[in-house]
This record gives sequence, C-alpha cells and structure tokens, in this order.
Amino acid sequence: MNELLNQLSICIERGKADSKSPYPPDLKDQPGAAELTRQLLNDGVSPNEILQGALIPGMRRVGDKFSKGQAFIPDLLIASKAMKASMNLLKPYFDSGAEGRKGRFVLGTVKGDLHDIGKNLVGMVLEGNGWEVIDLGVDVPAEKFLEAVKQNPSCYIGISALLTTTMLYMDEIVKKLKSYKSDIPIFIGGAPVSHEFSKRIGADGYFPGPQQLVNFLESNN
Ligand code: B12
Repeated sequence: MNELLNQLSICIERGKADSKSPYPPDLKDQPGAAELTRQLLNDGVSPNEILQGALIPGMRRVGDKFSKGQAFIPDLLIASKAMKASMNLLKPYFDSGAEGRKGRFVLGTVKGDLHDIGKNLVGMVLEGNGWEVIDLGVDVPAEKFLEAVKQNPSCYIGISALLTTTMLYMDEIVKKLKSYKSDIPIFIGGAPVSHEFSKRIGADGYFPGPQQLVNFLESNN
C-alpha cells in the first residue's frame, strides 16, 4: 500500500499523468498518476489518504526543487497536470459528502495569481465535509468576491494566494467585504501567508491546509 502511494507521489513529482504520457522518458509505458489513483481507490485506500499521503507530498517535493533551482516551469506544469489527473478521479468521492450541507463557502485565488492547486484541494476537502463550494477560480478581483457575497449573504469566504506580491491584495478584498458586511467570516491560506498576516489585514483566520480549516469550522459551528 505504502509502495503504491509512494509510486503515485513520484508520478506527481515527475509529471507522469497517465501511462500514455511520454514524460518522463524513463517512465514510458509505466502506470501514471491516473492508473495508480484508480488502483489505490480499488484497493480501498481513502481519497483523503491518497491526497495527504501522495498528492500533497509529491507536489511539495517538486516545489522544493523549483525553489532550489533544480526544477523549472515546465516541470511545474507537467507536475500540476499529473496532480489534476489524480484529483479528477478523487473529486467525486469528496463531492459525495454533499448531503446535509453545513453552509456555503465562496473560494477564490486573488487577482494576479494563477495558482489554483491548493485552492482546489481546499474546495474538495470542504465539499467532502459537507460544505457547498462556490469556486470563483483564479485571478479574482475584490469586486467579484463582493458580488458573490451579495448573492450569498450568509456565506463563508476562503481566499488563496501563492505569491508574496499577490498576497498583499488580500487586504483590499477583506476591507471591501468587511465594509459591506462586518461579520462575514473570511479565512485565508497559501504558502506565503500566516496568522500574523491574517490578523494584520483583519481576516478571521489563517490555516495551513484544508484539514485545519475543517477542524476549526467543526469546533465552531
Ligand atoms: C505549481 C506552481 C506553479 C504553477 C501553478 C499551476 C497551478 N495550476 O496552480 C505555475 C507553473 C503556473 C506557476 C507559475 C508561477 N509561479 Co509558481 N509555484 C508552483 C509551486 C511549485 C507549487 C504550488 C502548489 O501547487 N503547491 C501544492 C499545493 C497543494 O500547495 P499550496 O498551494 O501551498 O496549498 C496548500 C496550502 O497553502 C493551503 N491553502 C492554499 N490556499 C488556501 C486557501 C485557504 C482559504 C486555506 C484555508 C488554505 C489554503 O492548502 C493547500 C493544501 O495543503 C510553488 C512552490 C511551492 N513550494 O509552493 C511555486 C511558487 C508559488 N511560484 C512562484 C513563482 C515566482 C511563480 C511565477 C511568478 C513564475 C514565473 N516566473 O512566471 C508564476 C506566477 C504566475 C501567476 N501569475 O500566478 C514562487 C513564488 C515566490 C514568491 N515569493 O512569491 C513559488 C513559491 C516558487 C519559488 N520558490 O520561487 N507556479
């Protein structure tokens, strides 16, 4: 079991989406992220275990290599393609937590920022835990969040940013939303943000990952 999870995380890290992917050449004709995910699900491994035990660590490793100059943009792109191939198969399991919705969550990645893997994972885990998710996508301006709040007045907000430049825009989103509705719960996440930053901009909390957010929501509802 651990071996399959390990193989899957290597496929994510090296960008092997499925057995037909020509990259990387040394893994030609071998099972890729899609086949391994299917096999793990068939073996009864939970979608959450696959997410936490293979997808996130694989993506983290390629990210670390990129930070050290050992991987480049094309490596990131094929890794995210492999990640999506696997996430597409897991999504229906997370969606099935739909009955008895606990509330509505509006999610988006801030203006200027195109990173969506983390945000999509947060959305999947929230759905899996019974929340309805409205995903505004990436590159989302404050006005679009505000529009969503006007249409869904009792929603919760989740904002993601992966760049030190774009995280600053969270401040503007929080101000705009809080001045429209001061008690709207706004949570933030993404590698460069922190508890301190969340406090500074007047958000209601920072969480390093979806599970911590869900735990908080469970204990406060
Ligand atoms: C994949 C990736 C890309 C892909 C994105 C593909 C996609 N569809 O998302 C591509 C190649 C497009 C890309 C582009 C760029 N990237 Co990039 N990218 C990454 C990388 C390697 C991984 C990000 C990722 O997906 N991680 C995996 C997910 C699962 O983790 P996560 O996003 O952190 O999300 C988790 C938590 O943060 C949290 N979370 C996230 N959002 C939220 C929201 C809420 C509400 C909550 C509660 C939690 C939460 O939960 C998630 C699950 O645990 C990071 C490096 C890294 N180690 O993070 C660089 C990184 C973020 N990128 C970086 C850069 C510089 C860029 C570019 C500017 C590169 C360039 N020169 O063009 C562009 C920017 C494009 C843009 N305008 O957005 C830098 C940012 C540096 C900085 N200080 O700002 C990083 C840190 C790499 C580096 N060390 O240099 N990138």
